Formats: sequence, structure tokens, C-alpha cells
Amino acid sequence: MTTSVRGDAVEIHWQRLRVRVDSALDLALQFGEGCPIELQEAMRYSVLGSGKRLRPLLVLLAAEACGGLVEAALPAACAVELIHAYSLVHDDLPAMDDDDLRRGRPTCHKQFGEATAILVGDALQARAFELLASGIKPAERTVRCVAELARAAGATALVGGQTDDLAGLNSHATVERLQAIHRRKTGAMFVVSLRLGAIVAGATDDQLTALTEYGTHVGLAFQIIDDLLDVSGQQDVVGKRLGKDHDRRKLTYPQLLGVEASRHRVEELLDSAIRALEPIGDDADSLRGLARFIVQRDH
Ligand code: GRG
Repeated sequence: MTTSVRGDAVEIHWQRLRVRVDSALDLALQFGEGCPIELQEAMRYSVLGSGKRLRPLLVLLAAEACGGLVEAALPAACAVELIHAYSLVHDDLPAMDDDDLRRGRPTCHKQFGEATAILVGDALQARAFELLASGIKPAERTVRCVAELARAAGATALVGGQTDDLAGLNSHATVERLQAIHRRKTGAMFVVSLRLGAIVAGATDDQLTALTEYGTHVGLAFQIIDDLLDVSGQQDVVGKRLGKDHDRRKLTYPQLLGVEASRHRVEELLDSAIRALEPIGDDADSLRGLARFIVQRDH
């Protein structure tokens, strides 16, 4: 009983945070003169509406865990979601993963055309950094946030991981190589979300280290679940085409380890993630709950 009341309270808290993120994103995507109507519409289409908002939640919960205010961390929460949304729009393009369904509706390029989808990604990325530059205070924290997000979104992390993923692993596949891709392609955005929340809140080095470790484990667990959902999820619930990894002969955890061993690995990563939060104590309870939610998700 106590657990479920507490669980409900946590869910209500997340729900409220999501509402705040959504209205901040809505505001951030209203451009004045100079922005062509179709570009604005396509940017809003790609960001607003559904989407679990996991990365913004990580920002806000990390800020709270380190004693910071949600209001101060909102620009960072929006910035990470804009980078994430851009990466999805570009990943769906014919030159990349070539998908026609995302978040339960046609992908950006199917709806607005390829050229617009490329420009949507470009403009979302620029807007993300604009939000950090104008919304994070004081200046010393602004600079750290901009530098950390640029690195996580750049050639050695998100883009580098995507590049290696597109190149494929083929015969040289090992779990270590697969993990090295996912640490950059998926994990870096999880880790930077937590770090931005912590930086905005003025976290100590110990708190930053704990959150970084937690994010590394949760990011990998999230990716394994993503691979498992591609094998056994329900398309109408997941909101994107499933079975594509298999069709494209993409290397995945279930393929390398098998389904059971992959699930076991997720449980190990969850334990490690929760243990990593020990230095933060009870203030990190929401993050513990979020890690459990991430590994139990069905979409
Ligand atoms: C184009 C530079 C560039 C990178 C693309 C996002 C990405 C990298 C690839 C998407 C392919 C994929 C399935 C990656 C697995 C992890 C992932 C990012 C899943 C989608 O994230 P969710 O589940 O999505 O948080 P929502 O829609 O809820 O925001």
C-alpha cells in the first residue's frame, strides 16, 4: 500500500514535470518574423505531441536531486529534447534508417519532404544552444552546459556513434564494440542530460560522478530494451516500425547475447545504476524510480 501510494506520487510528479517541459517546448518553438511557416510547423510537428520526454526528466530530476530548482533547469531540459528530436528526424531520413513511422505518425520527411526534414534538424540543433545560452545562469554554468551538450551531440559521441552504427559491425562484432557504439549513440545523451541538470543546480563533483555513472548504466539498459522491443514489442504501442534491426541485419544485443541473457544484462545494469546513486541518498529516489520505469517500458 505504502509503496503504491509512493509510486503514484512519483508518477504524478513526473507528469507535472512533463507538462512543464511541454509548455516550455511549445514556447521555445514559436518563432517570430523570419521563420517560414512550414519550417515552424515541421519543427513543432517533430517535437511536440507524443514522446516520453525521458531526457528532460533526467535533467529535471538530477537538478532536484542536487538541490536545484526545476525552473532554472527547464532551458537545459528543452535543449536536450531538441537535440534528441533533431537526431530522430535525421535518423529517419532515407539516407540513414529510412523510416516512415515515428511516435505513431508519419516521420518528418514523409510529412514535409526531405529538404524540410534536414532543415528541421539543423534549426532544432541551433535552437537548443540558443536556449542554453540565453536561459542558463550564471555565465560560468552556461558555458559548461554549452560545452558539455556540444560534446555529447558531436563527432565523438552522438554523431560518431551514429556513423559507426550506420557502417555496421558485421563479422567483427563483439559486445564491447556494440557497447562502444551505444555508449555514444544513445548513452551520451542520457549522461549529458543528468550532468546538465546537476551543473545548473551547482552540484558537487561527487554528485556529478554519481549521476554520470548512473546515466551510463541506464543508457545501456535503455538501448538493450530498445533492441528487445524491436524483436518482441507491439508496433501500435511502440509507435515505430518493428523488426527493422533484423531486416537490415543490424547487430543487436538479443542477436549477440540471446533474449534471456539480454534481459539479465538489463537487470544487472539496473542494479548498478541504483547503486551508483548511493552518494546522493534519498534525494535521488525519483531517479531510482525512473531507472525502473525505463527498463520496464513497453514503448
Ligand atoms: C542522426 C546524429 C544522428 C543520430 C541518430 C536517435 C538516433 C541517433 C538513432 C535512433 C535510432 C534508435 C532506435 C536509437 C535507440 C535509442 C533511441 C534514441 C530511441 C528513441 O528514444 P525514445 O524512446 O524516443 O526516448 P521518444 O520518442 O520517446 O522521445
